[in-house]
Order: sequence, then structure tokens, then C-alpha cells
Amino acid sequence: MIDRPGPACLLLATLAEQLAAREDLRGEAFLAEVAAQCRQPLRVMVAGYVSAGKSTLVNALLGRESAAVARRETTAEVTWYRHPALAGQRPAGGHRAVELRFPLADRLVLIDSPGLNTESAAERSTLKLLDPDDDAGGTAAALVYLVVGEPAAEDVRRLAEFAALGPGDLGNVVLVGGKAETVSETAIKESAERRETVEEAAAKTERRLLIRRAGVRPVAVSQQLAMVARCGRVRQEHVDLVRVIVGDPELRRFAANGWDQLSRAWAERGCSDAQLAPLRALLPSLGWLAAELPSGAALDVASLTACCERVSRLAQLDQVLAELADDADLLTATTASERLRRWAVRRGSLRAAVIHEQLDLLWQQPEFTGFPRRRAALLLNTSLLAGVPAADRAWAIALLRGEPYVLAEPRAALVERWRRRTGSGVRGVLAADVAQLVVTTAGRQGAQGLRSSG
Ligand SMILES: Nc1nc2c(ncn2[C@@H]2O[C@H](COP(=O)(O)OP(=O)(O)OP(=O)(O)O)[C@@H](O)[C@H]2O)c(=O)[nH]1
Ligand SMILES: [Mg+2]
Repeated sequence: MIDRPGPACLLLATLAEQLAAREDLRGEAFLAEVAAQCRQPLRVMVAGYVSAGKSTLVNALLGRESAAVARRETTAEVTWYRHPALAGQRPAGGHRAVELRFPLADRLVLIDSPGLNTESAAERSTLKLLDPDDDAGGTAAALVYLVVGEPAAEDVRRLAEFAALGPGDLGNVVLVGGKAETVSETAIKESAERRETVEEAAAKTERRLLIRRAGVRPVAVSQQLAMVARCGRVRQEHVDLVRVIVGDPELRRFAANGWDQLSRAWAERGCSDAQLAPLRALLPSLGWLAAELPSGAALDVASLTACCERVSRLAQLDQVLAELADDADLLTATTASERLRRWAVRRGSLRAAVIHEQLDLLWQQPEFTGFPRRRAALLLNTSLLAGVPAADRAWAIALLRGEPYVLAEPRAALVERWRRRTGSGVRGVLAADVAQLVVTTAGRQGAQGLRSSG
């Protein structure tokens, strides 16, 4: 069984279908597409520059090497990876669809896209998905945007474009710092005296990914290591080579500085570079290896695979995607409503007035009333409120979602800290709004508690 977004999306799907039955709108494929969006799992688009490693990331999440990967510009078509139960439903925009089972298949549709920053027609098909004036704009209700290194001004603009497809930040943008294991290699070169673990380098990367005025969730991952682990790529020949390298103090030291130094040391020993080729193909960057694998540790296919999985940090991204899928109803209903509104405007002011009115009425239904709190809870995990201590955040998220939470300090102290954040001192209007909603919800809950105990 696959997850359908939820009750709000069902109402919206019905509205789109009713509109499609109207005489003047009959045969409008767009309406059927919006209805389908509301009846399918959350659509998540993976985007970023050419060769950022998008398809590698998609393969890691799929657990199989379905998307083509290469050093040059590769993905030419927007491709939807989805549960076989969705076969037969044509994806929007003439995109390609691949049906398969993967760990998140019952919760998400994963959309791989051609790389940005080229002049090709392929890039244009990705840009349409970010364009509010295109029927395809808003097809995805969440975005995984991949960068290598720090986000550039262009990336920030693109994230803002995606946010502008809806009514502003929704907490549905995940900013992934990819190829994270290469970051630690650079860090190792920079600070000879102390080796940084991939985990430390990743934490640093995540801090660099914070875009203060946008609601992005930063996650650093190495998608290559994740793909290696989850697609079962490790073979005995790789294990044998790694054993030789980490078991020899000199080779170990050279490996920490990357492939160039290791191959030189290898050649000096009279060994051929061709021997290293399988490992080089598996691990394009190996600076992390020596720091992450204790020398003398028993090494086999399973333990090397487990090491790649841990160092990849893909579990962090799984967690974020699962949280977004928990809010599929909010994210899909918001995105689909915005798509309908913009589409209606393009069909003339008379139709727009009718459709906007119906949407406004729909959004007053009880199925939609929890959305502002769900949205605030999502935003609490983003860069918008990055300065807030973890404990304050965790409590506020539980409060907004109506989930139980064990308090480690008096509730009044927490509420007071949140009250201070509603003031002018907080970064940005949206952050202050979120803080205000936390305080209001706490007040309401407090009053309810008093009533029930009194
Ligand atoms: N070191 C390292 N290399 C990676 C990683 N992920 C991908 N690569 C390499 O980056 C190159 C591009 O990977 P792809 O997954 O094809 O990139 P893409 O973003 O899908 O590229 P386009 O489809 O052309 O836009 C390949 O040579 C991958 O092996 C990673 O985590 N670490
Ligand atoms: Mg690709």
C-alpha cells in the first residue's frame, strides 16, 4: 500500500475533479494532473548543478543503480521514480517515469532532474519545474537541492524561486552539501596537525549551508559512499586493497592525503596503478578512509559496507525525508492549491475569481486548520531558527504537533524564552511569527490543562 497525502489533499483532489467536470474546463489535463498529485505520495525533486551527484544520490535512495551516472552532463530527462502501484498514471510535463520498489517508495515519488547551469534543452526542463508561470511549476512539493561546497548566489536565487512557487517558506527545502567525504580531504590538507573526521567536516559543512533568511534544512552527505553501501557495490577485491592500505602506516598516511599521493607511494613500491583501479572507481575520494577505519580492525565486505553507510550520513537525509513525508498533506495541499491558483489566473480573471473563491472556502475546512502549526514545526528545523537551542526547538516542535514531551525544566521558563523570541530581536518576520505561534499554542494548551485539572 502507498501513502496518500491525507484528508486535505482528498478534498482538494475532489475540487480539481469537480472543476474538470465543468463544461468550460472539460478536458483540461492540468486539472487531472493536480488531482493526481493530491492522491499520490509526496513528490520530491532532486536538483542542482551538472555533475553535483544528483543521480548518485537518487540511486543511493533507491538502493539500486537505476539512474545513469557519469562525470559529464548525463541526465537528459526529468525522471520520476515511483511505486509500481502508480504505473499507468502519466507524469506531468511529458516526463519519464520508472516504476520500482525502493525503501521510501510508499511515502515519496523521487524526481531526478537534469543539471542546472548549462545551456541545454535538458536544463530548461528542470527550470520549468521552478517556474511559477509554467503548468509544470510546483509539480514537486519538496526540493532536495544539491550543492558541492558552499551555496553560491545562484543557488540561493533558485531556492527562493522554489519557495516562491508556494506562499513562501514551508520548510520543504533540503539543502544537501554533497560529496561530503571530499570536504574532509580538503580539511585534512589544510590542517596537517589534526585530522578532522568526516562527521566534524560534515557539521562544518552544515553550518556553511545555513541560509539565514530562508527555511532550508541543511544536511551534508556523501552520496557516493551511500550508493556504494546501499547498492551492494563492495567486493572482496576492494576489501583486500583497503586492508593493505590501512594496515601499512606509510600507505595509510599517504591515503589520508588523497589518491595522488597514494598512487605515487604505490608506484614507488613497484606496484602497478592498475591494481588500484577497482578501489579508485569505488571511492573517487579516499582521504576519509584512514581516519574512519581503525588500523587492525577486522575488515570484510560487510564491515566496509557498514563503514561507507555510516560515513555517508545518508541516514540523516532519510530522517529528513521521512519527516517531510509525515507532512505530505500540508506540503502537497499547499503546493497543489498554489498551482491551481496560478493556473486559474492564466485562464482569465473570471475563472480565477471562481476558482480562488472555492479554494478559499476549502481552506476554511477543519481538514486544513492544523496546517499553520505543522508548518511552524517544519520551519523550526530549518536555518530560519538555527540559533535556537536544540532543547527549546524539540519542545516547541512537540507542542505544535500535539505530541508528548518530557520536560527537563519548568514549562514557564521555556515559554518565557519563546516569548522573548517574538520580539524585534529575532532574525526575520517569519521566525518571529513562528515564535508567536509557539507562545499562543502553549497558552492555549496551558489554559486547557487548567480547565481539565480544575
Ligand atoms: N567524490 C565523490 N564523487 C561523487 C559523489 N557523488 C557523485 N560523485 C561523482 O560525480 C560525478 C557526477 O555524478 P552524477 O550522479 O552523474 O551527477 P548528476 O548531478 O546526476 O549529473 P547530471 O545528470 O549530468 O546533471 C560522477 O563521476 C560521480 O561518481 C560523492 O559523494 N563523492
Ligand atoms: Mg544525473
